[in-house]
Amino acid sequence: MTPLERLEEAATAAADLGLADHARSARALADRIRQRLGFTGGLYVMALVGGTGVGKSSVLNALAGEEVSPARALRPTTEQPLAWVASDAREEVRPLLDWLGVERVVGHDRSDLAGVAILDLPDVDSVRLEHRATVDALLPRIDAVAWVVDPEKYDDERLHEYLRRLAPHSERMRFVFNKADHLEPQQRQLLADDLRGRLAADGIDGVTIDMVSALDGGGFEDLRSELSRAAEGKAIVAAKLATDAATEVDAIARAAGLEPGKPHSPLLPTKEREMAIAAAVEGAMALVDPVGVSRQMEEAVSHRARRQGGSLLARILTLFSSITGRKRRQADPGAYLLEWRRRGSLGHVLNPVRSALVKAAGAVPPATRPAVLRTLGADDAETEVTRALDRATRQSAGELTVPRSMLWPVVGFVQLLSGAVLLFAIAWYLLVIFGPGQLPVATVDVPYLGPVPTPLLLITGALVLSLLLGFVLNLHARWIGRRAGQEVAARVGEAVSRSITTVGFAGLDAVEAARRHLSSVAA
Ligand SMILES: Nc1nc2c(ncn2[C@@H]2O[C@H](COP(=O)(O)OP(=O)(O)O)[C@@H](O)[C@H]2O)c(=O)[nH]1
Ligand SMILES: [Mg+2]
Repeated sequence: MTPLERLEEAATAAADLGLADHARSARALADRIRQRLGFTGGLYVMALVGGTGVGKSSVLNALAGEEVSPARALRPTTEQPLAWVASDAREEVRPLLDWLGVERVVGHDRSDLAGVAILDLPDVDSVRLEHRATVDALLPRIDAVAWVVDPEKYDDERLHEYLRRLAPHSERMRFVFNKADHLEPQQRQLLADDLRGRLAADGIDGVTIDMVSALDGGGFEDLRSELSRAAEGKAIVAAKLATDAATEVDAIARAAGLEPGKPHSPLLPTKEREMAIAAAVEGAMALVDPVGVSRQMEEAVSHRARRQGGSLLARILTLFSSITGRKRRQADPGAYLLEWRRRGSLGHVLNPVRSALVKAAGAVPPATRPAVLRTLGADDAETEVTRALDRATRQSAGELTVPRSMLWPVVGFVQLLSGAVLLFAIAWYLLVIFGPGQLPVATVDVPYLGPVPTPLLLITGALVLSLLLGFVLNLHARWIGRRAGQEVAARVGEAVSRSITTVGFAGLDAVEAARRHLSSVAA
């Protein structure tokens, strides 16, 4: 990572941590670096641009003192973009070259131009502006653009039209007047002055113009030493800015409670964080009360079973419990869930969260503590936690279904039949007792008991059957109810603990992630 990239990453981390001032000053420094340095590394990167055939490749070859880039008399040529870089600086320019789509890199060991990288980009041309890397796009990313011109094309109107547009960037431009071998010595001065005049008319003043001949090598000593001086100057500025950037990154790291150079440690040790979560979840469980929800579910199942499969008496009692609101109070898990707030104060949830966050913020310097505390979410923990529990309970309540069974209506039907038999037998008795005259009562011979009146047998049978069915129904309903209750309790418990962990400690997680990133950036 380059110092500038580190600085930008640190600025993002500072913003994530809520350290707005630090983020702002880091971004300002990054902007300044980008403005001061074209290529943000230490190398001085210059591109040769100009119309085809002016001699860009020849100029590069003459500078290098060897054939680097093929020069061609015949046009058009399909030339490949190329970079000429000191062998040990290849990696530094790699991202720039990738961006430009330059695949050919020629390394060199010239000590006088070790700090210089030269790009021969045949596509970058004042005429063929449709190409990807136009000079406008290139200018902010490199240190200099050397316009190569020749005696024929230096006053080309299209070139000057383009130059007028680029005039605001003239401090990053230089001119290489090539093919000086075509000119007499006095002519050279004349044409150089003419070019200077035309540039001044374009709004470009004070640029360097080098008269050279790539053919005989004239003028290259001067050009080389100028480039090498420019590279030295650039390296000094770049080093100073890199130091500034590193200082800024360190300052941000310190503001986040990190010791630059030391291994990263979290604001809140994992153990304490887990304990705080456990305490907060426990507090939330006391309010939401999954066990109570489970009990209500069990009751609700029981209620439904009685309504569908109970005896006449049981049905009347069920109806009664609905009317008096007893059912609502004791057998409505959904309503019970939604009333969680009535069961106590939020303190048991919020206190562990808040004290964990305050403790975490204690690990950063006092100056940045309030900002970090805010990012940790301490200010709106109450609203957030309330909202999260509301959401969790509402969702759990929405998902609730009181189970039913096919068995219950069948039992209910048999219960009704046995109720009818019972009523019939009672009516029989009443008729026998209060009816007119002496009515004969049929009897059934029962072993050991002898003849037993049929109505009595019916009454007994109906009652025994009804009790038996009621017992079985209750057993079945309890079994289903308990299972449903346990499931609900588990689901609610899960939802509550998830929402407390994510909401109560989301700020802490975000802050820790930003600090981890910052620590790797500052390392
Ligand atoms: N007389 C003369 N010819 C040159 C000079 N520089 C380049 N040339 C010729 O100009 C033509 C185009 O050169 P080249 O470097 O391929 O131009 P590019 O298209 O800008 O890369 C070639 O035939 C070169 O030999 C120079 O200084 N003097
Ligand atoms: Mg070329």
